[in-house]
Amino acid sequence: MIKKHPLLKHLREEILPTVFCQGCGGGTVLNVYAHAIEELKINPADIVSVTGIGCSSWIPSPYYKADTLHVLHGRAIAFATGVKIMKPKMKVIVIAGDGDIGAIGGNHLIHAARRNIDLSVFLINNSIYGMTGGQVAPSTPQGVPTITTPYGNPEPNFDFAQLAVAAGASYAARWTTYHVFNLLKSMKKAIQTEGFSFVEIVSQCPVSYGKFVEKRTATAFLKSYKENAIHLNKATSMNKEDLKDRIIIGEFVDLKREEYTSALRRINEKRLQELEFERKGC
Ligand SMILES: Cc1ncc(C[n+]2csc(CCOP(=O)(O)OP(=O)(O)O)c2C)c(N)n1
Ligand code: SF4
Ligand SMILES: [Mg+2]
Repeated sequence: MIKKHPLLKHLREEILPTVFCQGCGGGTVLNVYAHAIEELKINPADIVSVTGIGCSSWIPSPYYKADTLHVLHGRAIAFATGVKIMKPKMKVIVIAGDGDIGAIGGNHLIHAARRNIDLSVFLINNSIYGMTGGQVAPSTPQGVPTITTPYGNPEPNFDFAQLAVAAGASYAARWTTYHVFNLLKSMKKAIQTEGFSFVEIVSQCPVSYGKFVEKRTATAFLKSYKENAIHLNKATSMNKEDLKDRIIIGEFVDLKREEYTSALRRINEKRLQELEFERKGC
C-alpha cells in the first residue's frame, strides 16, 4: 500500500495536482506553509486565509484546506482587517502576490502595518504580474524589459520588507524559495507574532518572467537566489554599488508594541465603564 504524505491532510487533495506551471515557486511556498502550520500544531479550523487574485493566491485558495476568503485583486488585507476585528482569536493569514499586496493593495499594506493589526502577511515576490502574462510590477527591477515596458522598466523597484518596517510592522523578514528552512522559521515566527507580521518571499515565475521577460529556467532562478542572496548583517557594511543585484535576506525587525484590536478593546472597555458611571449618576 502506498503511504500518504503526512502533510497531504493540509491540502484539498481532491483538486490536486495544482495548476502551478512546472518550476513555479508557488508549490514551494505551499509546502513550507503546510510545514509551518503542522510544526506549530495549529488547528486549520482556527485559520482564516485571505487572498486576492493572482497565481500566488492559489496557495491559500483553493489548495490550503482552511476557511478562505478569495476576494478582489488588491483587497486581501482590507478584508483580513475586518475578519481580525470581528474574530480576534482566529489566525488571519494573507498570502498573495507582489502585484496584489504591493501594487493595487499597497495602501492597505502600509496602513495595516501602521495600525499593527495582528495579521500574518506573506507576499510572494516574483517581480511580475504572473497570472496576466508578465506586465511590469512595482517589484520589477529597473531596466528589465517586460511586456508593458519593452524598452526596459524605467521605475526603481520597491523594497517591500523595508517598506513594512518603515510603516510599523512588528515583524518583517525576507527570504527566497531557495532558503526554505529560514523561510519556515520566519513563517512560524510571523504566525506567532502578536501584531502585524510580514514575510516577503522572493520566488520564481519561470513562465511569465522567465520566458517572456528574461529567459531563465526554474533551476537558474534558484541558483541565482543562492548566489546573489546576502544576509542583512553582512549587507549593512557594504556600499550601494556592491549591493546592486543582490537580494538582502534576513529578519529586518522583531519588536513588540500594542496590537490594534487590543487597543480597540481597551478603548471600548474604558468607554463602557464611563457609560456605566454616568448611568449610575455618580
Ligand atoms: C481590480 C483588478 N485589476 C486588475 C485585475 C487583473 N489582474 C488579475 S491578477 C493580476 C496581477 C497578478 O500579479 P501578482 O499579484 O503579482 O500575482 P502573481 O500572478 O504574480 O502571483 C492582475 C493585474 C483584476 N483581476 N482586478
Ligand atoms: S505564470 Fe508564473 S507565477 Fe503563474 S503559475 Fe506559472 S510560473 Fe507560477
Ligand atoms: Mg507577482
